[in-house]
Amino acid sequence: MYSLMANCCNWLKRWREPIRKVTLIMVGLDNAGKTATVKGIQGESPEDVAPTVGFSKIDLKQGRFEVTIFDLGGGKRIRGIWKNYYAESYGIIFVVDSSDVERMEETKETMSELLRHPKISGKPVLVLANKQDKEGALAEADVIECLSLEKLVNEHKCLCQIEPCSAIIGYGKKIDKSIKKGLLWLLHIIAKDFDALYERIQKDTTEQKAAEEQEKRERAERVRKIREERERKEKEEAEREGRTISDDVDAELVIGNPFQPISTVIAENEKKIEKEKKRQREENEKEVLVLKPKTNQEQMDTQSLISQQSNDYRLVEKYKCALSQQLDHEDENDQQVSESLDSGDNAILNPGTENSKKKAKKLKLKRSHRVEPVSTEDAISPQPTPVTPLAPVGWETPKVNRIRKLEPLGETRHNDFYGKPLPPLTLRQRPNSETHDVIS
Ligand code: G3D
Ligand code: MG
Repeated sequence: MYSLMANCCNWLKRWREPIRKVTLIMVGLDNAGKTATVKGIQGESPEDVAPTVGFSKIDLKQGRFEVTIFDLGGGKRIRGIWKNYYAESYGIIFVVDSSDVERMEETKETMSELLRHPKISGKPVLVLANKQDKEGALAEADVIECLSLEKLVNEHKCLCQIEPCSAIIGYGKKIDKSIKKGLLWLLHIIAKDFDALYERIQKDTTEQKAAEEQEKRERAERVRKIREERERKEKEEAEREGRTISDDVDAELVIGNPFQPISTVIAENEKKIEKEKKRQREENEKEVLVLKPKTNQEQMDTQSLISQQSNDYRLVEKYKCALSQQLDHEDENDQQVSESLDSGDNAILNPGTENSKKKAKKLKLKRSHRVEPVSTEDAISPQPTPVTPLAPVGWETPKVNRIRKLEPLGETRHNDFYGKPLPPLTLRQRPNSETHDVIS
């Protein structure tokens, strides 16, 4: 009756215990039987296990524990990753191939290194002396001796239990009892000291995260320095060879977002190409300016020609328009005068008839020598020609000089080819236009 009550109390006590999440790591040399053991615990057949690349993980429920076991690869090159899991582990399962006597020394060194680690020392260790089914496998006592286990665990204050077992003799409920016993022992020890372990694990994982962040930053800094150094060298090399390299294109290609949509990349590249073309055009213009002019006057002319080049086309158009208007106006006047003359209507003639006759004669003469504005079709191309200091700007070459000598249009009066003043031209700026002037 008393024992029944005690059992009930224990059951109630356990039922009231919170569910605890526990992480364990399973380590040992490669081929020791770690994956086979983990599979057996999980309830899967341990046969035909493939060598572990990196790590595998299983989750299982054991009493009030939710257990996660990391099965870490044991190859010599991969053992370096173990330390990344030390901080979060509550306990260690170390699997030994008891049949592989030749590798006992390596096993001993590996275990020594493990228990020495500050994030492992003091934590409980379960040693599984596996492959006991194999002929010539070392017994429990021999394994303890070969590994100097007692010395090691005392040195690093690790509670330790060793279980001779065989991972392949069964799985799930039929798993080797020693494995099950060992796992229960480990969880029991962890439960006993859970709070202290929990606190330590919280602290260690926080530190590890900070260290990882720091390492990331340092790595990024190293990469940045290496890239800067490489770019500097490339620049120097390019300068020596007289080449130009566009920094921004390179840099953006390297640090640009690799997952952006292709349309964005195409648009950006088109912009860059356009920018590059513009830059080259400007450079070419500068080179022409430096090479061609011989005298100061020529240089000034050339520069002013280039600076006015874009305006010339508009000015020519305006000038032609104004000239046509002027000539039309003159035509009208001439027409009136000649009509008057032809009709012989003296009544409308004032006493200075002689003067009028002379004037009409002069006008007829002028008409026969009149210079018509060059027609749009053969004189000027619809678009301004590319900028070169020596090329004509649409007009025949001699006329270019005349056009360039024009005063800026506006309220100023201009003389025509015969020195006669042109009608006043006024420029009106279109309200929302930056570049287009309108002759009103
Ligand atoms: P590892 O994860 O530690 O690297 P594995 O080891 O679990 O991959 O096992 C390596 C080999 O040992 C496997 O054989 C596996 O079947 C075998 N093995 C594991 N445990 C035992 C055991 O207790 N007894 C015997 N006899 N063999 C075992 P293969 O042939 O697949 O390489
Ligand atoms: Mg494995």
